[in-house]
Amino acid sequence: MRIGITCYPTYGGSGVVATELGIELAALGHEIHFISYSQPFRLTGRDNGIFYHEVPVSNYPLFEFPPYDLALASRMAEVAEYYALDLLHVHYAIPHSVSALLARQMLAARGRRLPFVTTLHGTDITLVGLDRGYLPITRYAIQESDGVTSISNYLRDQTITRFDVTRPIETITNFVNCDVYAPIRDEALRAERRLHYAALDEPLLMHLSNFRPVKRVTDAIKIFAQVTREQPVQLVLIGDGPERSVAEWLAHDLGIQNRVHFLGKQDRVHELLALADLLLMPSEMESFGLVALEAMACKVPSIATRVGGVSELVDDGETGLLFPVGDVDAMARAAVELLRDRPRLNTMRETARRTAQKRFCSTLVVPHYVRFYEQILREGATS
Ligand code: GMT
Repeated sequence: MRIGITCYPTYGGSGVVATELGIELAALGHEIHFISYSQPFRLTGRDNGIFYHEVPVSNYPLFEFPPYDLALASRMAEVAEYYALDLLHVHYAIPHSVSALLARQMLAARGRRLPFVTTLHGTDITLVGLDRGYLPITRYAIQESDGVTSISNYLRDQTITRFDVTRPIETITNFVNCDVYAPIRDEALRAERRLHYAALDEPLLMHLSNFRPVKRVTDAIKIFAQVTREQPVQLVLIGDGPERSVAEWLAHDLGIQNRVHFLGKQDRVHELLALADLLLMPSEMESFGLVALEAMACKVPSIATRVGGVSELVDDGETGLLFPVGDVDAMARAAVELLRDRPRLNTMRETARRTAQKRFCSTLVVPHYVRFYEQILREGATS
């Protein structure tokens, strides 16, 4: 198939999923065309069968708000016609599904069919889509999509009830490439790499996010501060965003800044995750919690919040421990106990990796997308 993929190219889970999906599909022999305002950050090379089309956005002075969604629709239609795309797959409903809807209409006027699939990721439904200004058009574009998928049952149910959507929504969970996200088998190499952040006998905690308020990065710092009172331990934070300086100052004010390593945005997160003993994901909301899955594949259990779709991924007590949002004390206590109970931690590490492989490996989930595309193309051919 020839597939156009649109996503937010910046640091964030939906862009990661879209990019990894494109890479996996290309590896299966499909032709993938990314269409966005800049190159998705995880798309570092140009594998066979992968193309990137930039969407130029005019800065004409009259435009106080440059109409990106229109420029995107135009580019989608052009790329689809020029490269004979079979379908578009847009990640994050706003504004991508609306642009795809326009592109589909533009091609229909030229006698060509261009179905589109919308994948819902989270705040496009739970926050942005419920803003009165965006709700009617988001609901319309979801309803009019040729196919809609959701990354968890939680998000699917939210979309149906909160948006009053009547069309079917297929849950296709997020996935991870279990060969790339994997533990470092060579213990000596792992130990050597860990030494950049922690002494040999010091546990290493990790947090990875886009540092938006919804991630509650400051809770990660507070949890860590309590753990340091019990034992020597180090914290690595990967990512950047609006809460970074707040988190830095908090670490400074709590007197733990020499144990807290802010690495900023990183390309090779799989190599870092594999160094951790525990992941901290104290988010206010996660429709899935992709980073917890990436950590699981690297044999790293999570201390996380029981929100949204997280419990569809993390089995409480088996592959991580789940707590109410903001219960910093309980999360810190659990981390201390788990770090002291090495046999239990090791069992959880093994179970985490096995679960990622058995339920969320790209080799299982990507074919689900392929079947879904085929179904959409078949339905269109017979209608
Ligand atoms: O909705 C967002 O916060 C943005 C989005 C992103 O691009 O990071 O995150 C959502 O999609 C991820 C990938 O599918 C999920 O792992 C996140 O849980 C989800 N975030 C929320 O629901 C808050």
